[in-house]
Amino acid sequence: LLETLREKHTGNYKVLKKIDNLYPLYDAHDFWDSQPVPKAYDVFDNSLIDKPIDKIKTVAEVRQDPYPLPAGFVWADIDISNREQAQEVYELLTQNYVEDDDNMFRFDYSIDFLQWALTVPGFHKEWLFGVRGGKKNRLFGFISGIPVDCVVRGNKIKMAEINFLCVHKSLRTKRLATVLIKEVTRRVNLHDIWQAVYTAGVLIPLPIAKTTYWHRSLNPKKLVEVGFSSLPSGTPMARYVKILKLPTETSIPGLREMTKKDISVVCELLNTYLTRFEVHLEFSNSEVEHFLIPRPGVIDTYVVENPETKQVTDFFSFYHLPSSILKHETHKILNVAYAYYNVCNTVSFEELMRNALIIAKQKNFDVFNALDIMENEKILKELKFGVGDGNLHYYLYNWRIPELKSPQLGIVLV
Ligand code: MYA
Repeated sequence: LLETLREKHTGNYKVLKKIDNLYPLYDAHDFWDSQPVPKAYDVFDNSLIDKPIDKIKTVAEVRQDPYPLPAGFVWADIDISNREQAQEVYELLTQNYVEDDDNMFRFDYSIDFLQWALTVPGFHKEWLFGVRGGKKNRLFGFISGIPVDCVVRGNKIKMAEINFLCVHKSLRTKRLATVLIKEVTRRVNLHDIWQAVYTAGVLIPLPIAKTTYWHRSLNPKKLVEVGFSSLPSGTPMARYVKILKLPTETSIPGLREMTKKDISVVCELLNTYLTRFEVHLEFSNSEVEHFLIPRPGVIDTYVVENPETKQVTDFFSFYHLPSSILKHETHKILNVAYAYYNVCNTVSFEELMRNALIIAKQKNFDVFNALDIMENEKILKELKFGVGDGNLHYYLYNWRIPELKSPQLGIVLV
């Protein structure tokens, strides 16, 4: 059937839509079908791989004016370094951003976190913007881009990393998200950048990989109380707590917090390690400083320094992203650590990550999350992570590659 339909497909997606009901693998996407992203109906052709999907354009061809907005709404650049404006983005996101399928938890990115994630070296202030409206000129939508150097199957490409797309709950399903996406595309294109990387829980045309979240309980009692996890049948709580108990002290000699003097060696360790993966970022020293130097409530990085040679050889890092607990009387916040970049050379990956869990437990996190990307899969079961029901799809805009498996990805989006 697929082959017959491909033969009928003329390259005009509208033609394909007419036969939608016959096409089991393809959902119509009014917006995404018009965008330079891979489609389910694409005919596989080797000559199209490792190339842009769109025809090559110049900055002169980019639309100069912002896209029109529905009456009553205006575009607004957001100065995220400004505490008041950051507070507005914070409120929009804590009340309207990503929830789990059962609407029990919602991401609660802190203001410090948003400032960290968005004011990266070389950031463009006009890539952080939203939509305002109403009598009080309130923020009803937001989207962000940051510049990154991304390496995709050996090709180094300047890209935008797109994140924090959010539309207020009262304005959903009115196509506002598509205008935000078109506008960020325009603003990125004006910098002569034509590719982007992004992740989303939803499945849209078409991911480069589908990844899965795994969870390591650190505070099993609270996680069961709030409905994050359930007690395995027949296991009393006391036994469950015991099974998940971690050592109270770390085991790696020379483990300490990363400081500024470690930047260049950590940068070298990280970039060398990441070349193993099909898609990864390339970090400058200033990016390593920005992304990995510890910030309270945002990011923790620990290095392993050989006590004799004083050489830094390994490191782990995790970021802090709590979730609001939406349906519990007393517990309101879930403290969640997320695995970020981890590189081992002198200790096993399992030992490194066990030490990350111990530190996270010492810091009062309730759960430690990790995707099955990079080498994470190798240690998840051993370290008593349980598989979650959440998937995260990875996407590239305007660049075609064959589909990848999670362990081929070396990039974490916060
Ligand atoms: S992922 C996090 C996204 N945010 C949330 O999930 C927060 C809660 N949800 C919301 O705020 C809204 O539901 C959003 C959609 C804003 C998500 N990515 O306006 P609509 C498509 C891309 O009527 P709404 C993140 O931040 C949908 O398939 N597209 O819908 C990365 C449909 O298109 P089509 C999405 O529900 C973002 C259209 O939007 C997503 O009111 C990367 C409907 O629009 C999604 N997560 O608002 C963005 N969800 O008809 C892409 C729905 O075709 C960047 N849609 O199916 C692309 C690169 C741009 C730069 C390029 C530079 C070169």
